[in-house]
Amino acid sequence: MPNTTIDPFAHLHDENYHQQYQQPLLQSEGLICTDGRTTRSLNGEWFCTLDPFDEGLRQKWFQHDQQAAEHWLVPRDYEVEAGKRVPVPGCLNLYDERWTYYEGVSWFSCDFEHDLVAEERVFLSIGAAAYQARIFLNGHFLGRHLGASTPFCVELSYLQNGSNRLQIQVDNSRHPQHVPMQHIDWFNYGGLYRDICLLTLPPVFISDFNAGLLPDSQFAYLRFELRLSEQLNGVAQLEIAELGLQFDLPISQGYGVLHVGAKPVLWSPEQPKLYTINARFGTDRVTERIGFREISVEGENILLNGQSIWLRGVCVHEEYPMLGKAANEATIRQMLADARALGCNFLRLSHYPHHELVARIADELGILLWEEIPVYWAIDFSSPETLADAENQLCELIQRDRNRASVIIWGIGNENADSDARYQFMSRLAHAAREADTSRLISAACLINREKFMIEDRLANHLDIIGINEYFGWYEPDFADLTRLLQQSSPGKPVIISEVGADALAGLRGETRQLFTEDCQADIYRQQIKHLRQSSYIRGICPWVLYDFRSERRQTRFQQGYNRKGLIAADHQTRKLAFHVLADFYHSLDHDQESL
Ligand code: GCB
Repeated sequence: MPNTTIDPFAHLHDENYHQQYQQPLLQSEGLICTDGRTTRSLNGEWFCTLDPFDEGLRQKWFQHDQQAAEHWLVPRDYEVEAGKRVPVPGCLNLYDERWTYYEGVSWFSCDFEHDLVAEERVFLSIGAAAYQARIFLNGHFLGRHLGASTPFCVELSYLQNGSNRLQIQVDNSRHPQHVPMQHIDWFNYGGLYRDICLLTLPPVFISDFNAGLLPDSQFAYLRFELRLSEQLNGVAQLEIAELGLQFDLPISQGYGVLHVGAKPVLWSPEQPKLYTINARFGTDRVTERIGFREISVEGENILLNGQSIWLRGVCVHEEYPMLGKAANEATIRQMLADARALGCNFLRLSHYPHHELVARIADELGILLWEEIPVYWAIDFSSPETLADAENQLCELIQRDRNRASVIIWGIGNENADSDARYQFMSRLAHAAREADTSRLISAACLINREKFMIEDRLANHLDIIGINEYFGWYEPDFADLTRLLQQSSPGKPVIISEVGADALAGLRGETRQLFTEDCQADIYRQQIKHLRQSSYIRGICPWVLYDFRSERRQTRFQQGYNRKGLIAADHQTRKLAFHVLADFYHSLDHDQESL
């Protein structure tokens, strides 16, 4: 432990106490692929202490030695073991009823044993920490991460032989400069809600590996890309046994890319074929299961492997009964099964990156995905720090999931009002996504151009697909306006209705014009379907939303803290009438895709 003989009163007058804990920022460049590696899980019971006044950084709580209270020489305001024992991963707000609405700093602490081995490097990998996290090991600050839903890694430089203390300061405060900012329509869960593990690696290791079908190669070439942790020259070995492929990938300055002729079975919803790929460099090895497919647009069409596809989708938040955002394999499989029962071949994972298992399981099942970052509503488009944060979240998401065939769209924003600052900001994001990944489409959920009453957004120049959120029948009751909108628009690109829907309290029945009844919601779905199937440029719909979800903005007697636009209630069991309306429509399309 560092020396703790410090002026006991200095912190009272230090308003710049956080300055020395801003850098290094842990970002996408530091992410390490975990595929096929042996990891050591740090999931389990941790101690958690709330710190609403942000005292921990001021007082350097992380520098306390581990003396029992009877041996303290000076009084303390923090004691790891006085914290609450909590399961990690988990949502902070669900650990204790008194913490339900907590937004602020909390300290998580975990002790673990380690046997140091010469020539081994050990990294900490964190699936997600909402929203800001600072990592401390054995009293040393290692780095800070921003963004509530993307993974990050940090090398454990001060690791000791024997016992180690890992402390993470997590802050889920909402903030005008964050991505998202303070105004959101979902519950602000905090904490360490995804897996945490240790990765033990050789001095030089494979930090990133990507394989896919080379776009525009007539499905005849695969593209492989590999990055090392150090800027070395050398040769990596790759193998796809099932395709009889075994070859060297030359590495120059730590990076290599190669195109190789091959004829794999193409991945599709009907045949979600995955291949096992091994990549080796020196003693390091990664193994991935990857599907090969091409997604593209042609005029107003979306093409999967060269065939036109209509996206029968639904949006979904990451929230599960009793668990909040702390999803696990069982909850994810159930969510995908519910989407399947609805007849979906597509999901929009709104409004932030979901658990990485969603895309892995969707790869297996053959479900297409739109993944997005929370550039939501009125974020601070004029702030360079906000842009840097958004861009980093996007790059972290792309790096995490770009080996997933199921992911076909990167969403770069949702319902952002048109302004020059927004245009600059979001075109920069579109550019960053294209630089990082040429094998997916870029979209955003846009607003209708109300002046012209058309589907038109100047950001469309930078998008492959225009997403449109429209709530005719609900926020805008007159369906004649939807007819007018569709007739007046000729977007020249495929359009996905990225949101459409209405609230209904499960079990509440009434007239079709009685708001919040299941009958009203179902009727709005019927009418929407009738209108939307008339436009040839609409190449898919993603109604809002699969399940009711918590949202503190919603406080009427029907809502009581929930957005009730779910097709299934918040119990994730009760299907509303509209579920069956949409399911009937989607199942009818199974037989007649091109009628739209
Ligand atoms: C929207 C937002 C979504 C909201 C939804 C609603 O347009 O994109 O986050 O939850 O409307 O229910 O109003």
